[in-house]
Parts: sequence; C-alpha cells; structure tokens
Amino acid sequence: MTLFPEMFRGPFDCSIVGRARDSGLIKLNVHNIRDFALDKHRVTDDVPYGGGPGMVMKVEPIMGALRSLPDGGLRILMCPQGEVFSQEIAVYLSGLPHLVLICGHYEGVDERVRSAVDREISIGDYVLTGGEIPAMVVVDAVVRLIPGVLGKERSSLQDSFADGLLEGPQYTRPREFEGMAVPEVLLSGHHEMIRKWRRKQALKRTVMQRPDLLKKARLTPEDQGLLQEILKEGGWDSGPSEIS
Ligand code: 4GM
Repeated sequence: MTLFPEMFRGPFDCSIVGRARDSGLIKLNVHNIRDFALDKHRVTDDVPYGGGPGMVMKVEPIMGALRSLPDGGLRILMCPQGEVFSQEIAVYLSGLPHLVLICGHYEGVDERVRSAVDREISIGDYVLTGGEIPAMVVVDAVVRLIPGVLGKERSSLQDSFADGLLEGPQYTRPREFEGMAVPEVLLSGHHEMIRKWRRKQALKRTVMQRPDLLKKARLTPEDQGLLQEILKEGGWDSGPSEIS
C-alpha cells in the first residue's frame, strides 16, 4: 500500500521478481492509498497536531485500504522505528501465505495506524523519503526464497547468510585478467579440495569483514579447524593473486 504505485513498476516487473510474477509463482498487488481518501480532494496527509515541521499521513485512508483486503495477511508497516530486517526475518516471511506491506511517506504516519499493524520493519538505521524502497527490499528478499523462483541450479540454501557466513570469492572466465589469475584450485577439478577451499575463503572473509557474524554462525568441526588455520596464517590478504 503506497501513495506512489508507479515506483514499483521496475522492481516488480523486471528480472527474477517479474519472472516469478509472470509464471504465477507469486502474486504482487500494489494498492494506491489515495483511492481510500474520504474527501473530494483525496487528501492523504495533514499538518501534525501540536505543531512542528512536515506532514503526517492521515489514518483514515490507510485504514480504508487495509479494510479493502481480505483478512489473514500479515500487516507490516515499513518504518525507521521497526525491527531491523534480516535474512532470518525474510525466511520467516517467505513461509507465510500473504503479506501486506504499508509504505508511509512524508514525516511518517498517524500513530493510530500502528494499532492496525502486526509488525514494524526497518531496512536499516537511516531515514528515507518513504517506505516504498524498504517494501521493495523486503519483497525482493522474500520472493527469491520461494521454491521455484530461483533456478534449481542456484538454491537460496547456498546463499551468503544461509549459514550465517559471508560468501567467498567467485570467478568466471577469463582465467587471467590484467595480471590477476583465477586461483589454481578452482581449475583443478578436485571437488573436495574446491569445497574445502571455498569454505575456508568464506570463513576468512567473514573473520575479516564481519567478525560479528561469526558469533551467530553455525560452525562445524571442520569450520573450527579451518578457522584455526586462518588465524595462524594471519596476513589478512584475500585479494586476487598477482602473477609475478
Ligand atoms: C516514518 C514512518 C522506512 C517514516 C513510516 C521508512 C526509512 C525506513 C516513513 C514511514 C522511511 C527504513 C517513511 N524511512 N529505514 N520513511 O526502513 O513509512
């Protein structure tokens, strides 16, 4: 639900989300909150009680929009005050049959809107002009988790974050670019060596870039061993190897 339905055209019609929609795996409806404004000028915002700068979204149009839908969808208000969105929340939401995302605009929404929502979600600690881009972020993260949306060959189970680690480096052709070679192990055809190398790179990248993630990561005994190796090796250089 939004005051700017046109904003959703690109993200909802293109690429993987657009294909999922075309193939009928998901349904995405965009509702214009202005259609539920009560007055003849279709006003959706007003000045704040008590004074102060900016405008506040009125409660009646949003309530009208919510009441126009069948019961049962989880109602989510996109707002900076919400719980910070994560892969874990995306996985949870992807298991639900129906979501309703409410996008505020201006300085925010009348507080009484909150009485009609189940959950408040923020995509991060920054303020945007509206909840539209956050809603697109949530839709994208959730849709790609729905079975059949990603090809068989690219399961979301292999994602960065699926096990709480960052993804390691990836390469495609050519074998050498401007002096930077693809690591030899990836060309070796030794599947077990490649698997172990990739796992170690993922661990190394997580240690270096996001050590906070390691506390929550699900680490196997093999991971613990690889971590020991990484810490012993030190020399935090994970960049592409130079040909000398
Ligand atoms: C206040 C209340 C979300 C402001 C509801 C929305 C940032 C985020 C807005 C609202 C927003 C975020 C609009 N800014 N960090 N602005 O997810 O929808």
